[in-house]
Amino acid sequence: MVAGESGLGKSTLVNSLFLTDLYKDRKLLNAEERINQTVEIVKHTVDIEEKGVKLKLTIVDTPGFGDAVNNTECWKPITDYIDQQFEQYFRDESGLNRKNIQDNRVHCCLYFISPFGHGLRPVDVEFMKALHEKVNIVPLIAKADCLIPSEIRKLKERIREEIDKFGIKVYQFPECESDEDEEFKQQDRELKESAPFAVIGSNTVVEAKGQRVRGRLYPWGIVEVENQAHCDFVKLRNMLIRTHMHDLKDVTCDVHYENYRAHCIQQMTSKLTQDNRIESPIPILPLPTPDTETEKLIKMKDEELRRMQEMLQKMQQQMQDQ
Ligand SMILES: Nc1nc2c(ncn2[C@@H]2O[C@H](COP(=O)(O)OP(=O)(O)OP(=O)(O)O)[C@@H](O)[C@H]2O)c(=O)[nH]1
Ligand SMILES: [Mg+2]
Repeated sequence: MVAGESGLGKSTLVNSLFLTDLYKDRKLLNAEERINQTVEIVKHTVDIEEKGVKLKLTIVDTPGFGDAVNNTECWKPITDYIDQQFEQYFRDESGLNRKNIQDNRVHCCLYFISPFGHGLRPVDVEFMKALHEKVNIVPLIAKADCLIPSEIRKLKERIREEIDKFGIKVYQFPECESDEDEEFKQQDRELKESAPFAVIGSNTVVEAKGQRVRGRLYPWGIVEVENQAHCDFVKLRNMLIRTHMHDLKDVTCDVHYENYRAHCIQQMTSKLTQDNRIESPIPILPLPTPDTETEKLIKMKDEELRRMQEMLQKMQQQMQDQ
């Protein structure tokens, strides 16, 4: 998922990331203008192949905030979306067809930070805090071609300090295994030092030194999206689809989804207790009296409650075991 202020290049970057034109069906005049402002949450599925392994990747593009006069709770549609995916998974997991669950949970949220400010703005802090218990946040410095290397270094440092200062929990790259080879360890160190990644996006292919590359052509030169000396785009892409995809999914399952599930179970339990129906583990059904419609309904409700209670107990047991 991508999120952040409007116009920071979210839609352009996801296009660049997976080398597909997600918005190709739109009828627009020329390539540069192909991407319009995103006005609603849009989900795209792309098939990618990584080292011979076929992957179905879902990209969730979200409308940027900051266009409205009042940006209070501008993260609400996004947190709601993430919760809805958890809810769907929770339902599927508790249902009968557990083997064929389609996992639409959001495993990573790329959060775009403006290159024009002096670090995080209050809205960035609030936005990330609203999301950090629900999803792995990977902060990015957008439109990095607007900054020179020393400015990028300074901004990265500042953002890292502020993330710490405000207690924002961004995605933590796992420790590298000690038995990994030296080259891998070096790459891992570089990856961690580069965060928050400074990225550049482009929908156009330009010619640089006789080669056609994804880039941006300015009157004074070309910035290449996939040139590691120009930005951290390649690091980000490798991290997402090669080195850290499994860990992102694991953290989503083990931390964010478990939080959601525990919260749900707690709510269901307190609702049931409030309804005063579960003093004993299995509700005592009233003795069958004349078989009226009401009696039937009560019986059905009690049966439903009993099933829910069994499910709850099973889940609580599972959580304790974990
Ligand atoms: N300089 C520069 N411009 C960029 C970059 N990425 C995108 N742009 C331009 O910024 C403008 C906005 O890009 P979008 O990708 O539509 O931005 P967005 O974040 O999706 O915007 P919303 O949909 O409104 O949230 C377009 O004119 C892009 O060509 C970049 O890395 N550097
Ligand atoms: Mg957009």
